[in-house]
Amino acid sequence: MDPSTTKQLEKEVTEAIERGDTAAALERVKKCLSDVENTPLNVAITGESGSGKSTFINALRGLGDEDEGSAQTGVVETTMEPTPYPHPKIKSVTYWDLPGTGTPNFKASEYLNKVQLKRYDFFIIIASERFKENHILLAREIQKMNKKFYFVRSKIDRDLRDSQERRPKTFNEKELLDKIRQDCVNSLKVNLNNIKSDSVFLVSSFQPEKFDFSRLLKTFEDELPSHKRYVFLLALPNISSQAIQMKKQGLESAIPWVTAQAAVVSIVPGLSNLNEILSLSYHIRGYVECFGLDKKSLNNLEERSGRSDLKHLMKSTFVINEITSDLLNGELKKRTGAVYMGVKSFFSWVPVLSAAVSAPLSAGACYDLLYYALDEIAEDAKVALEAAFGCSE
Ligand SMILES: Nc1nc2c(ncn2[C@@H]2O[C@H](COP(=O)(O)OP(=O)(O)O)[C@@H](O)[C@H]2O)c(=O)[nH]1
Ligand SMILES: [Mg+2]
Repeated sequence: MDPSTTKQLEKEVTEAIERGDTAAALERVKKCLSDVENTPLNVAITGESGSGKSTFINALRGLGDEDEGSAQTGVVETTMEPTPYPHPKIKSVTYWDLPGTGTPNFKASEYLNKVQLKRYDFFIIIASERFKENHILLAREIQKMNKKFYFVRSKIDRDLRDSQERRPKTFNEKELLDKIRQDCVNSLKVNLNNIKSDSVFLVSSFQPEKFDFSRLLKTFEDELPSHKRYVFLLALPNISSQAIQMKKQGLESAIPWVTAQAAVVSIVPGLSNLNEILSLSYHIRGYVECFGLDKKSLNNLEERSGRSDLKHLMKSTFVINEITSDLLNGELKKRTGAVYMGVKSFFSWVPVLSAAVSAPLSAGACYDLLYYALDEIAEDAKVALEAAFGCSE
C-alpha cells in the first residue's frame, strides 16, 4: 500500500472520528481497500503471429486451451486490433493480445501508436525462435517512452523434445537451455543496451511450472510500482510454490486494512456483527478462489492432471466446507480477546482505535482469523499443485 495513500487515509479517518462521524470513517477505510483492489493493470503481449502469444496469455490467466474464456490458439490472426483478455477472477487485470509484428514494412512507432502504447503498464515481447529486427525496433520505441519490456522465448518444451529426439546420446538439457539463452542475448545485445543473460526468459506455456516462468513473474513483481503490485499478485497463476508464496504475501498485505475496518466497526455504536459487516466470508472465499481451490477449479485441476483424489487431500476447513456465517462466527468466537499488536502500530495515529483493537469482538480476532485462514488455504494450494504436477518448486 502506498505511503501517500496511508497518510491521506490517516488524515481523513482521524478527522471523521474527531467529528464523531464513525460511519464516514468506516466508509473511508472500506473505500481505500476497494481502490487498491480495483487498481487497473494492463499488460501487453506482442510478437509475431504463431509465436505463442495467445497460449502464453492463457497460461498467465491460469487457463488451459479448452477452458471457458480462454484465448483461441493456433489460429491465424485476423484482427489488427489489440484483444483484451481480463483475468477470470481479478477483473482489473487485463492481458492484451496485440496484433502480430511480423508484417513486412513494420514500423515500430506506428504500431505502438495504433495499439495505444500508453494504455499498458509493461510489454512482453515473445519469439518462438530468435529475436529479430522488428522485436528490437519495438523494444527501442518502448524504451523511449520509459516503459518496461521483457523478452520471452516461448515453446522451450518443443526445443528440448526435438533435440532429445535428434541427438538422444549427447542430449543435455542444461547445455541446450544455456545455448538458447545465449543465442537470444546475442541477437539482442548488438542493438540494445543493458541486455544481460537474465533479461531473456525461457518459457513453455504448456509447462509453466518449469523453466523461467516463475522467475518472470517474480521479476514483474519486483519491478512493478507498489500500488500495482497487489492486483498483480492476486492474479498470479498457481504454477509453483514460489508463485503461491508471492500470492499469499500479497493477500497478507491487505489483512491490516480489513482489520482496520474491524477496528473502526468496533467503535461505531450499534454495530456488533463483525463477520457480516466486514464480509469476512467474501474475503476468505476470495482466498479459496484465488488459489484455485473452489470446487469448480479443483474439478478442472483433477481433469487436467488426471488425478481424481485432489479434493480428498485438502485439509483447511475453509476449503472443505461451505463458508457460512455460522462457521465464521464460530471461528471469531474462538478468537475472542485476541490482540493484534500490528494493528496498534498501524493505527497508532488514532488512539481511540488502538484501544478498540482489544474490544471483545475485536479487530484482533478478525486479524487472527484471516491470517490463519490464508495460511491454511495457501498450504492446501501447495499440496494440490504438488499432487497435480509433482513439481512444486
Ligand atoms: N510446444 C509448444 N507449443 C506452443 C507453446 N505455445 C504455443 N504453442 C503452439 O504454437 C501455436 C501458435 O500458438 P498461439 O498461441 O496461437 O500463437 P499466436 O499466434 O502468437 O497467438 C499453437 O499451435 C500452440 O499450441 C509452447 O509453449 N509449447
Ligand atoms: Mg493469437
